[in-house]
Amino acid sequence: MNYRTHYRVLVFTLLLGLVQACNNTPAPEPYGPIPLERQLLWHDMEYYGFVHFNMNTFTNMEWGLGGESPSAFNPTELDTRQWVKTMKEAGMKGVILTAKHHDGFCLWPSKYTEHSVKNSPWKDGKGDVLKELSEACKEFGLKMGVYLSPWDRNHAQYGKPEYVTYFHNQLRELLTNYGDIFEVWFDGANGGSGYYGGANEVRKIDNKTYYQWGKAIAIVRELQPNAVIFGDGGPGVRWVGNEQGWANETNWSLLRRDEVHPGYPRYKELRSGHEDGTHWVPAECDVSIRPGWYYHPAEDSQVKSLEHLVDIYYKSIGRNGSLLLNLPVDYRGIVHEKDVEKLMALKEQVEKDFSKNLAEGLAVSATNSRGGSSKFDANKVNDGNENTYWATDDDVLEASITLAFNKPTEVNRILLEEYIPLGQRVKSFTVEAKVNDSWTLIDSQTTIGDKRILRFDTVKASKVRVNISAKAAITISNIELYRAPNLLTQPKVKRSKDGEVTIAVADKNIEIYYTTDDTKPSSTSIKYSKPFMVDSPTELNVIAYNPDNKEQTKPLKVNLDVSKKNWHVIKVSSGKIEEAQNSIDGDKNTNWTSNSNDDSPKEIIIDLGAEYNLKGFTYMPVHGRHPDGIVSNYQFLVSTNNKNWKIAASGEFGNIKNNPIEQTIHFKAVKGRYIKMKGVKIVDNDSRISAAEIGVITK
Ligand code: FUL
Repeated sequence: MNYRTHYRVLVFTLLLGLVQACNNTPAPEPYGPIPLERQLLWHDMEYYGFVHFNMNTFTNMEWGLGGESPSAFNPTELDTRQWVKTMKEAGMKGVILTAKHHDGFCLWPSKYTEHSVKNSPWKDGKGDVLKELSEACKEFGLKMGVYLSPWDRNHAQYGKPEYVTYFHNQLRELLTNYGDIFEVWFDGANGGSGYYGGANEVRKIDNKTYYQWGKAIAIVRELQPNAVIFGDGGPGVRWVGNEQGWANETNWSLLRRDEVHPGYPRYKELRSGHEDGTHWVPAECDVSIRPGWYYHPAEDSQVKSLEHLVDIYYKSIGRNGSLLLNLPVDYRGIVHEKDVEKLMALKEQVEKDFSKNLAEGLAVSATNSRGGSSKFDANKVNDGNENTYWATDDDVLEASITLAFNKPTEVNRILLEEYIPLGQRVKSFTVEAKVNDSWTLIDSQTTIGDKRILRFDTVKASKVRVNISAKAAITISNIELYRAPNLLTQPKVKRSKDGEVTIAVADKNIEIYYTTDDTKPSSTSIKYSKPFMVDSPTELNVIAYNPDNKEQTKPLKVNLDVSKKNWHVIKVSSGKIEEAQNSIDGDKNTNWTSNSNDDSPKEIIIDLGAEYNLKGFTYMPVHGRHPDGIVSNYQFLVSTNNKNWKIAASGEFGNIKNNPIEQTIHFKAVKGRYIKMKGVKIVDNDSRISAAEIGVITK
């Protein structure tokens, strides 16, 4: 070996030693509770569908009583392929179906009860919705989960030990006959009253002990070892403590699990988990795309808006939770077209927001890397591999990581992921951006967990720095940066009682333009900057406009009539006159509802404060979860003196029960200062009359 060769061998050996030393740097020890394998699989699910479809779909209920006849279950176009295909296209990875809800009706032909599809007219009693769903899931590559309500208002022996055996037997059936199940959903509701085989009484049980949860869990473990169990306190996945689809910003995947039980009274804690939790029990955020879990035709006009769904996305998936979005399959047996439309809009928006990861390929540096090793260095956060991670030394609990752009770049989203197989460690962090050579604080936050996404105002940054403080060595597997486009949505127009018009859009970077002279609005029309007054009849035409790409919404036309400034409700059939003013306050979300069981004529009288040439009226019915007192047949009367009344119009609001949107009725012009609306017939023969908003047409 000559000198040169010797030198080469020496260098090679030294380098090899160095590489080995680096690769030998041990990974951090797990810290605190860590996820099980099945929980890690569940974390990958992230976004999946809930389907509430069962007896309630046909009885228009949310909680059936249990005495419903199986003959009511009769979907005409049941198509589980349509459900699953829709979900797949929407970006969902699984679906959980209400196999049995609180009313006890079973969507599969359980051999333990007659209260199931086998006694329904659907497919002559030969159908099995679970089977059809499992086949569709296989075809489209989605995972399947089951919702089995512990509470059963149909079962005669509910409350006795026999029912618990029945419940466990049904669980076995569901977990044996339909292939792999990724999640078993146990609801916490236990209302009490029910049909119970005809007893029609209230039955109370102890939620903690009655269902023999230990046995139920053992059945799941035996038959579906990869399935996670959802419940208020898990054990696999926890409820997030609200049904609106959001977690708190601080969200630990940890829980003092043994303290939490179904019906846990301090359920609001579930929104954050327990920092000192004893087990890994991550949060699942459940929410329906409509107000109700089940399909109600009256909610066809209340599918959540795109901006609401986007917000839910960021407040669930973006806050270390999963998103379980419910689609109330309708009585035809398919996902309603309005829901499909919104689902796809959400999918498109999410794709737009995360279309280009600006962190890809950037140079990354950190103030500390474990053992100085390349195995745990800063570049692991943008190497596209979720199994590698940047880690710090065990005694370095505070460190910064910096991503440097090649040139100043616009950014408004950051996505961070901890390497959770080793536990959840980060307790606080800040994000800074270097703008024009100085560092600006973008946000100051607490937990990260499996995934955290922050939205912030667009900055043109040359660098982005994250400063982290953790409870044990920091382990970050992924950092992504995005420049999401402005969110372009239909403007919302409101007008106060005084006549002040406010126009709002979801994203403050979107501009609003309008006209008041019946012309088509464009980006050269009047630019909306603050609320303005409209006193006399005006046709308002509005668009929202994205200055970044010059896209705009379709013009929205709003007919504004005389303002209600001097209006007063002066008489109502019953109820407080002050509350009745809600029907003329310009706010469609407040209402007046008369007293129940009131026999007096159902009417409301309004003084318009001045005489007008009246040509019609508008009636906005109440449209919340309990739309009581909606007028279906009306009489509209006009008077100049509040004594002699003239019927200006009478008739029926077509389909108002199922479609409670604003009604507009025109009539032959008549002069008057006082108006009276009478409810001649009320939806469902309710004893009340109600109105969210009443208006007149003078133009
Ligand atoms: C609740 C139930 O009572 C609702 O009906 C619905 O199933 C929802 C997802 O969980 O607690």
